[in-house]
Amino acid sequence: MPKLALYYATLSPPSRAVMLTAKALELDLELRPINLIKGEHLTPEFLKINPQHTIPTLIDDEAVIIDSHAICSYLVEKYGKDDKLYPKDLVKRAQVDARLHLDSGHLFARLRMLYEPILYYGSTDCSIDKIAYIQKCYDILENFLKEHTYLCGEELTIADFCCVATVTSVDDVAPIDEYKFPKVLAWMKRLAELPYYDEINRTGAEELKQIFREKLTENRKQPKS
Ligand SMILES: N[C@@H](CCC(=O)N[C@@H](CS)C(=O)NCC(=O)O)C(=O)O
Repeated sequence: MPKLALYYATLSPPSRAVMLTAKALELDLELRPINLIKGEHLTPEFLKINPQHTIPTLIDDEAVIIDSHAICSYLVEKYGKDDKLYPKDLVKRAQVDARLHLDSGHLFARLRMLYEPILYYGSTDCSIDKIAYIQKCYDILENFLKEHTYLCGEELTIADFCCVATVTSVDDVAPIDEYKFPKVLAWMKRLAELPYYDEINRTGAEELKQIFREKLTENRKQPKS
């Protein structure tokens, strides 16, 4: 099997989604850490590999694959023993793709809108609007989970990995109401039972939430200019 290398950070939700997928597929990844705070994603060497300067970035022999959602589907398609995590059936696949876009365009995008200014630019804007905007996504997830065990039905798919990596990275600042969103909480608990979950997702998600809280406190102490 060719060597797969992943540029990643444990703090990064999309990196963790790829690592959950790789674990589920029993793939070995050569892990290449990137420190975003130090700007390692903006070096000329990394920009040559990924002009979009994002992690995760996968190297598979000569190929460079960017974007966690694209990487997860690529890994299942190329290395999966079966298609359960990313079904070949076109209708089922479209459902998984739709949830991947939900993560990309809504969930993760809203997390990033809240986190990035505070983590990187000294902002103190942790407004109720930004938080409520994230919580609106929980409503969508709750509806998808109403009748189902996982986001796309009764089988675990890469959509669950991508969405759970994001939700667990933001669920303290944007809490999940147990009365409004019981299915979302039950789904998170189900995913947390995966044998590789703690190592791959829990630690990084907790670390990110803690760094966010610390940064927000630090930024609030800065004199206003
Ligand atoms: N849609 C992308 C988003 C990746 C992303 O935004 N990653 C963040 C870290 S969590 C990053 O690399 N930020 C640095 C930058 O965008 O310059 C994916 O799913 O891979």
